[in-house]
Amino acid sequence: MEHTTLVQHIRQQEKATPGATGEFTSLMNEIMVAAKIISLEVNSAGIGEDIFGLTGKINAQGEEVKKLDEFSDITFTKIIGQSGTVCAITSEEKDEAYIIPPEDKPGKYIFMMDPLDGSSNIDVNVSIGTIFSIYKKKSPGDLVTDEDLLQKGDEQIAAGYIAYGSSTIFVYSTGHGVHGFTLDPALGEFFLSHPDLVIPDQGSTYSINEGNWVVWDEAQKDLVSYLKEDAPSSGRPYKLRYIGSLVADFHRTLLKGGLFMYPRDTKSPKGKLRFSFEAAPMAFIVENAGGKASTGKQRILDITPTGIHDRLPLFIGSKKDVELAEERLAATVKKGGWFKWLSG
Ligand code: P6P
Repeated sequence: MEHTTLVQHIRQQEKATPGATGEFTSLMNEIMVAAKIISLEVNSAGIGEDIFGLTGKINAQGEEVKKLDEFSDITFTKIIGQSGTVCAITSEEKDEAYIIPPEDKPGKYIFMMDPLDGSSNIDVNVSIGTIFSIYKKKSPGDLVTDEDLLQKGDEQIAAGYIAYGSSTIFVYSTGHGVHGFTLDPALGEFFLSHPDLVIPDQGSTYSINEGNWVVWDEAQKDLVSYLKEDAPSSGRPYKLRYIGSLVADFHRTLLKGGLFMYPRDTKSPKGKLRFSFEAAPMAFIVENAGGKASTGKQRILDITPTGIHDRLPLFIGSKKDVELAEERLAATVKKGGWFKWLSG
C-alpha cells in the first residue's frame, strides 16, 4: 500500500488548482475527522452503551431514526458547521437546510450529506456509509438561497463516500479521477489504497431489489428478464448482487463493474433514492471513473432539483450496462406504446 495520506493527496490536488486558498483542503480534512469518529462508533456499536436501536424519532423521509443515524448527523453537522468553510449544510435527516450562523464564520461551500446511509443494516453488521457532495455558493452576498441549495448535478465541486465495513474506505473525486483511501485504525490515518479508480466498461452483475418485481412497470421487468436470459455471447445471464445499502452496492459496482438500479415503482412513483444525498454524488463519482448514471432516460448530472429532498430513479454503473438499460427501457416503452395504440 502506498503511504500517501488523504490529506497529502488533497493538498497535491490543491497545488494543481489555480487560485486554491486551502479552504477546500480544510473542509475535506474536517470531513475526514468526522468520518474517523463515525467509524469508531460504528465499529464499537453494541459494545458499552446501547448505540444500536431506534431513537423513537422520524426523519425528513418518514423513516425511523436509528441512534447511529442521529449520532452521525450531529457529528458531521457540528464539525463541518464549525469548520469556517461552509455557509449551509443539507442532510437527508433534516427537513430544512442548516444555515451557518455569522458567529461560526460561514465559508463559501455548501455541504450536502446522507450522514449514515443504509442504517437499517446497522444491527446485522452489514456495511453502511456516509455520502457527501460539495458545491460552491453561487448567489451574491451572505444570504443562502435556493440558487445555492438547488444546483445542477454538474455544478458539484467534489463528492465522496465513506464505507464503514470490514475496513473503513474513503472514496472521493474533485473531478480529477476517483481515489480510495483505507483507514489504518492503529494509526488513525487514511492511506491511499485505490489510486485512479476506473470502473470496467461492462460488468457481469446487476444489483436491484427483486422483491419489488410486482410493483415495477413492464419495461423494468423486461430489462431484468433480459439480463437473466441464457446468452453467453453477450455475457448473460448476469449475476444478482444486492446488499440493500447503497454505499456497499455502489462500491462493489465501482470496483468490479455492473449495473445498480433503483427504478421508480408504484410504491415510490418518483423513485426511492434522493438526488442531493445519493444520486448526484454517486453520479459525479461514477462519471469521473468512466461510468454512467441516469434516471433510465436522463443523465443525473444534467438535473437541477426543485427541492432538497427530491427523489428520482437511479441506473448507475458501467457505461455499457447503463446504456443497455436505457436502450431496453426505451424500446419496451415504444413497443408498449405502439401496442396500446393498436389495442385502442
Ligand atoms: P430497499 C437504504 O435504506 C437505502 O436508502 C439505500 O442505501 C439502499 O440502496 C436502498 O435504500 C435499499 O432500499 O427498498 O431495497 O430496502
